[in-house]
Order: sequence, then structure tokens, then C-alpha cells
Amino acid sequence: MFNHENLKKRIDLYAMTTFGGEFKQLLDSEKYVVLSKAMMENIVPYWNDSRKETEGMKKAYYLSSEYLLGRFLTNNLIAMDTKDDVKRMLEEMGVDYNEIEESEEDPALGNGGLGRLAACFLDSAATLGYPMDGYGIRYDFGLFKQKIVDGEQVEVADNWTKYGDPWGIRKVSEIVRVTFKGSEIYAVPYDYAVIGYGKKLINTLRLWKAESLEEFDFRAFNDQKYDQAVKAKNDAENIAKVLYPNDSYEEGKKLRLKQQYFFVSASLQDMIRKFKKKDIGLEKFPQFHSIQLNDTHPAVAIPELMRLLTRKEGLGWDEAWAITTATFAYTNHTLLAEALEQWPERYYQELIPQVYDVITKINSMLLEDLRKKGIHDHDLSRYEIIHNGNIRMAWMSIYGSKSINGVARLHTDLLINKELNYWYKLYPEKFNNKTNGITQRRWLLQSNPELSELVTELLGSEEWITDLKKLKDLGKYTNDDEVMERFLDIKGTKKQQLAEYIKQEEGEDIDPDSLFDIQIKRLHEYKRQLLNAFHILYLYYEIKENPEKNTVPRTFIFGAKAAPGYVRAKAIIKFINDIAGLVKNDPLMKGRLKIVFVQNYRVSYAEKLFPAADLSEQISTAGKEASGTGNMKFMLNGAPTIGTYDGANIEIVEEAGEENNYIFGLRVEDIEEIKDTYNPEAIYQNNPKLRRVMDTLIDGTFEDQDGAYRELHNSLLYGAHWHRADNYFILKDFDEYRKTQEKVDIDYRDRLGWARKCWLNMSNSGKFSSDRTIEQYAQDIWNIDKI
Ligand code: 26Q
Repeated sequence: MFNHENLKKRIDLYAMTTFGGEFKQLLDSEKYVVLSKAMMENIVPYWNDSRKETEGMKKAYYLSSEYLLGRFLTNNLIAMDTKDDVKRMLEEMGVDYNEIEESEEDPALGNGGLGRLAACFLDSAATLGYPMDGYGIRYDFGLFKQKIVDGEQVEVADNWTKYGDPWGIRKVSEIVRVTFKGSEIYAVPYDYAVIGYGKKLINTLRLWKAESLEEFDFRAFNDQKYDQAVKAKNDAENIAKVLYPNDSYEEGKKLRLKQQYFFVSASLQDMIRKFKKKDIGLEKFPQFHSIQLNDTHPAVAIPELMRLLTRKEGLGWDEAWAITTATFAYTNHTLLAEALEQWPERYYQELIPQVYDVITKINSMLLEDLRKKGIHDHDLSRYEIIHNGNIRMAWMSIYGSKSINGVARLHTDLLINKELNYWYKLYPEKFNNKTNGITQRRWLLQSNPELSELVTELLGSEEWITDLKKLKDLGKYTNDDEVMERFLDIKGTKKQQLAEYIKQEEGEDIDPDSLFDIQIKRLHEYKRQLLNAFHILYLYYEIKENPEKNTVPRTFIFGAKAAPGYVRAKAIIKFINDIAGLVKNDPLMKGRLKIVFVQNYRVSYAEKLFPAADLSEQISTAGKEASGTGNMKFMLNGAPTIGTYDGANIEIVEEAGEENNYIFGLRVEDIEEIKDTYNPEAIYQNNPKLRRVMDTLIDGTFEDQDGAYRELHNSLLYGAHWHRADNYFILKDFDEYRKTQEKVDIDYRDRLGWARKCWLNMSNSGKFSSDRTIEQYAQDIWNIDKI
């Protein structure tokens, strides 16, 4: 029960003991820490109850090098059903909750979709009552913060615990040791409560911090070798220092491999230690543990479990292998060849030789298995885990797991029929699809309370919060103009709120009455932000040529971080900002076109952007986006998709109706057909409007400071040593995209007609709840029960 006086007392106490002052006088970020700490006292008893309740049950364990959690405070207050009470209490004290809320730093311990998916899954499992704990790394620095300076991305360190970490509980009593060649370090667990909505179950996210066994080398210090005195400490702490900001391209950094082994070894040791206390016998390990590998980043878990079982616990190899392959399941998140993790053998030999040794044995066993299955010697090499001096982590994951899943139907079909077909032929029973989902608790209830209220009112119940399929019943209001007007009003409110936030953060004025056309996701060539940019320039020149032309006023909003070493991605950011400047400085564009590139796109910004969108840009090259999950967040908030037949877009329009969305462009089959004879230069020569737009990269329209624009232009027309010309078929898809955008322009004018499309998207989004996804994992892969 919520106890006002009690909470107030605790707040005063923490304010005093932590920050040495009165609550009201503290900085907002200090108030945030105090309030959160005080809330923890309500949470911990439930958390302990949950531990007892799930004792003895089979559990799922999610191993992920990333968790893109977003802010804790509001999420936890909503889950505990105390948000309104706390807000009111603060009001009585003359303190503004929203300011405290906004002062929380996003814990950005992930890059993008894969990390956010892990966070949505944690929320769903706890809400549904499935015992599932997460394991990961407590990076000191999360994903860099992005500033845009003179149109360019500038990276700033993300010290997310600067004001404290009130939600993390440091469990010194459960420290484990992780061994690298020549050194041993501590893995210190920090536990975070994952509160299921309605607090039926609280699971645990355990993030490991790396610390040194030796604080300080006194001998070196006394010899005045100060650097050396702290070297061991620094080396150890560096392991969990920073999240790598790459989300596709494999850079092959030794420290990254150390990170992976560090958290995987600690997590497995933790599980084994706890299990051994139960005295059940390790052969039963798979009856109590199902471990999901979030991509190959934690795949070193396979040889590490083998090592722990055979060398530490004394099991035989075959018995250990049976346990291992009954325990692990692997999720693949990408088809991009360059994103498949491979590590040079020598890294393993140098850093973790004890694991390398196990991998060579696994590889020999695989080859023996294959021979037994009648695979010819000359066909063996493509299956090898160790190949040409590299260790192929995806191959290890496939061989060592009971299940391999893709993240959307198309993606899984491509894995089965194309990329991994030769593996599929060996183990067809292992392959399955689990289309991604998102949690409606964060992406509607929390981020769009206005729409949530309307939904609850019309449905006459809050059931949709834990059963999103209920939204289907809203379909009957599609032709109710009164409801549509209220829906439009809410969209207007969210657009107004976003406009105010953008004014505050970016200093830009945007018109809430214009069409908000939004593309927010990591910056990648395959996601084709450049196609969007070309279309905007096309519109610009159209309006210049025909100023009387009637177009719907549009605001194009972008949000995207580029990997710091990804030169082309950074050039695209600059290009978009140059276009924004060109349009802004042209009086003719006033009230017609506006472009904003928001800085530091992150979970908390996303929560403001999705609800305010009129159009969702999902325009990746067909076959490249494994699923996408932003597409689902737009849909849930009632924005139609303009997009390609790719990833989960296909399933989205299948649910909501193609007539309520804007599908265009090449499909996977089309690309397959044209790719070997594709000639983008011919398109360029024959399409003067496209040519003019493209040529702004090289004709002096914009200043090309370092030749990056010229390089982009070349990449489209001539390719580069690592890829053919226009690798992502931007030129080929341009015309259809433009025409489809024209349809949007026409359709948007019919306000109520547009509202109906939006409504049908929202009411048919039930499939895309991560609750559905987690149910499928739990039943088909993990075999676990609810409490
Ligand atoms: C690997 C090795 C070294 C350094 C970095 C990495 C690395 C890190 C992050 C590689 C990939 C990622 C993240 C990938 C990712 O976010 N993929 C997205 O996953 C989503 C959830 O399944 C899908 O919806 C997206 O389609 C997919 O792009």
C-alpha cells in the first residue's frame, strides 16, 4: 500500500544523508536519486518474494551484451501503480514531477534495436509472470551522446551514473572471478529490479562491473612508479568501461572480446554456483535453465559452459555436450555479411587459451559429426567453426544450440532458404521464427497517456495493457467521426508537445499543423536515410519551379546516431543538415517544408517522437532489415508506414491492410533478379530530376569539406572496392518512392480519411506486443511455466 507520510519521511532522510540538504533545495537530478532510492524500499520486499516464488522453477536466462533500457523512474512507478500518488505527493510539496523525470539520464547501455528488444523482453517476461533473468555488462559509459555542431555529429562521453545509480544494488557477496591469460579479475554484480506491470513478478537484470583484485601495488608506489601502481586496477576496470558504438560492422577489437568473455563467464559461473546449492545434479541443468543468446555477442558461452562442466565440474565431454546443446538457443538479428562476428584465432589464443582449446575440440567434433552424416570432405570447409584463421561465432551458435530463430517471417525465411540453407539441411528442426515485438507499457501507456486514456475509455477496460490483441475491438469506431475527431485532437496534442520540446532542445520552430514525417533509427546505408534526403530535395526543387503547386506542409524529422568510424553515415548526417539549412534559408519554403535533425536520439526522445508521428519511414532495401521494431512503435501510436517489403513491415501491413499503408519498391525477388546487371548510371542519365538532386553532392550546392560528398556520389554511380554501384538500390527505388509520397500528400488532405488509416493501424497492432513474442519463446524454446 502506498503510504504518503512514510515516503515523505524517507525522502527527507535520503536528501539529508546523501546530499546533505532539504529535498526541496536539491538539484532536480539529486531529487531524482532521492525519490528513486525511497521507492526502492517499496520494491525490495516484492522482489524478495518473487525470488522465493520462483525458487525451484525452470528459468530462462537472457544473455545480451546490450540493454537499451531507457529511464527507470516513470516505468517503475507505473509498474508499481504509484505514479499518480507520487505525483500528487510531490505537488503538495511544491515539487514538479516532470522536472525530476526529465533529469534522469537514460541508461543507454545498448546501440539500437537489439538492445531495446532485450529491454522490451524483460518487461514482458516479468509482466506475464515468466521467470526470466537478464545478464549483461554494466558499462561505465553507455552509447555516446550526440551533438550536432555545424551540421556534423560530435560524440560526447555518456557518464550515465554521474549522479548515482539508485536502482542498482551492488551485491559484493556474489562476486565471481574471471580468468584471462595472465590475470584474474572480479566481476561484481549490480542487480536491477525488472518489475512486471501490476508487480505480479519482479525479475532481475544482473549487470557485471569489472574490478581489480588488487586495488593498489604498494611496492611500485613506494618505488615512485605511480602508473604501475594502478595499472592492474585500470586494466581490469577498462573491460567494462565503455559500450562499443558499432552496431553492424565488426571491428575485431580485443577489448570487445574481453567484454564478451567477461560477462558470459561470470553469468555461467553464477548460474552453476546457485544450481549446485540445490543438490540436484548437473546433468539436470537443462531442466532448470534455458539460455537465450542475443545474437552471437555472448556465443562464447557455448565453449565456456563446456569448459566449466568438463574441467571444473569433472563431467565427461559427451555428457557436457548434451547439457550444453539442450541449454542454449540462438537468435540471429542480421543477414548483413559484414555484421557476422568472426574473431581471429590468435585473439582467443592470447586472451583466453583455456576456451580456445575447447573450441578446437568442438570444431573437431563437428567435422566428425558431418562426416558421419555423409558430408563430403570438400563440403566440410563451409561448416568449419575455425576457418581461415577465424572463429565463426554464428557457426558455433548454430552447432551448440537447440534452437535458431530469426526475428521476422521474411528474415527467418531468408535464413532458412538462403543464407543458412546448408545448415538448415543438417538441422531443420532447430530453425524457427519469432517475430519481434515491443512493450505497450512503455510505448503507449507511458509515452502516450492521452491516447491510452481514450483506448481504455472506449474499450471499457485496461486489459489491453497486458493483452494488446484487445485493441482489435476498437475497429468498430473507425467510421465514428466523433471518435476520429478526438483521436485527431490527441495526435495534435502530441505534435504540439513535441514541437515545444524540439524548440527547447534544438531551437527550431516546427508547425504542429504540418505533416510530421519521421525517420528515427541508427544511421546506415541500408536503412536509406539518403533516399529520404533525396526525396526532400526533390520536393524543394519542385516547389522552386512551381511555387503555386499545392503541397501539404511537411516537417521531416530525423534522429540517428552514426558509428563514429562510419564515414559515409556521418556524411549523410551532414547532408541532411545541409538540406535543412538550405530549406530554412529560403523564404519560399516557409509554411511548406521544414527539416529537423534532432540531436542525441535515444529512448527518452523516442518516447516523444513516436506518438507525434503522422508518417513512419521504413524504407530499407528489401532483405536487409531483419525486422525493425520502430516500425511497430509508430503503428501502435497510429501512424501509417511508408515502406518497403522488408522485415516486419510485411507483417505490419498484413495486419493493418496495405490500403492503410504505403508500400513501394523492389522486393527481395526483384533484387535477386536484377542485381547482377544493375546499372544505376543509366537511371541517373535518364532521370534528370533525380540527377539534379544527386548532383547537389558534387555541384557546389553544398560545401564538400573533405570529399565525403563526392565519395557518396561515387559510391552510388561507380561503387567502391568493396561493393558494386548503388549497393542499396536507392536510384532504382527513387521514382516509386517519390510517387508513393505523392499519394501520401493527397491522402493526408482528407483529415478523417487519414485518421481512419491511423486508427486501423493502431487497432490492428496487437500482434506486435513483445508479450506475444515472449509467450512464443517461453512455449516453443524455453519450455518454462508462469508463476
Ligand atoms: C558486433 C561486434 C563488434 C561490435 C559491435 C557489434 C554489434 C553490436 C550491436 C553488432 C550488431 C549490433 C546490433 C544490431 C541490431 O540492433 N540489430 C537489429 O536488431 C533488431 C532486433 O531484432 C532488428 O529489429 C533490426 O532489424 C536489426 O537491425
